[in-house]
Amino acid sequence: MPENVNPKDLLELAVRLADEAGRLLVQERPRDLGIADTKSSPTDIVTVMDQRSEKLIVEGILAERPDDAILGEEGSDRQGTSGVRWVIDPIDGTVNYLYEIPLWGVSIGVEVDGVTVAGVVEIPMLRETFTALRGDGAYRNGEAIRAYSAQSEGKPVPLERALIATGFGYAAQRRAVQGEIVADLLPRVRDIRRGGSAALDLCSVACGRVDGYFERGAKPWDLSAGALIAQEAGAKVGGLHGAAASDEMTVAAAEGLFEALCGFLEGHDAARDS
Ligand code: LIP
Repeated sequence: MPENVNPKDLLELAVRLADEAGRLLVQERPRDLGIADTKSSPTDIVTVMDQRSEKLIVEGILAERPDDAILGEEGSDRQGTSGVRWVIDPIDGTVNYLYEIPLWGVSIGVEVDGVTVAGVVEIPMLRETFTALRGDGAYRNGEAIRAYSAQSEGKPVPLERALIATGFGYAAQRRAVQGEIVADLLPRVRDIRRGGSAALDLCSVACGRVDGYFERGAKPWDLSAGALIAQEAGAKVGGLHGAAASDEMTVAAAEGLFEALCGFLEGHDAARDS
């Protein structure tokens, strides 16, 4: 661990900044909030509040830790010398935020020498704060959580009894393929949930609100904190064919279901766009 780096202190700063950003997003949301810009497609939107939230978090980090690196969804991409990197999604679930659907959050992951050691997902409208420190478990509002849904009784959930969360990309071609795969998965599972935020979906796996999650196209800022929280809650988080989780494909579920879900997705060659 590099000098003056204590994961507990990093988490404390992340939690404070996520809380401040969450308050800003709730209290200062303009009545007539509109779309400030679009990114990878006309439906991949950004609002002024995404930009204001990222600015608040970046300024808060640099005030305390000026030598750290920062990667943020809305353009922050700063090198550092400390070995510490912050991975920020100022609003994960931006479309939900725009439509006033309460399923959005502020996600901050902290890496040391490339390994995520701390993470927070702040979900203001649900009054939930999910946190994790590597090796120290996962928590929701300070209470320990486990990646097992109540009805699983801690046993692996078979695919046909699993509640699965997933997400779709912003490009029409990719959505067409994702729709085909979900259409084939539907008769093989309990049901599907499309929440609109990878960070919230990973937290839902971590507390057993869903049994599993998969998505092609989730970015480092969507995954950083949520993946650590799900892992520290006992879930497996990875990609297909034994790969690490990435925008190629991310799968998260407790042991047994993780393998079954990967098997289904590998069988459909799901990491494709045509
Ligand atoms: C969202 C992801 C979600 C995905 C959405 C979107 P954003 O991130 O968290 O999983 O399905 O299409 O990419 O753009 O709200 O930060």
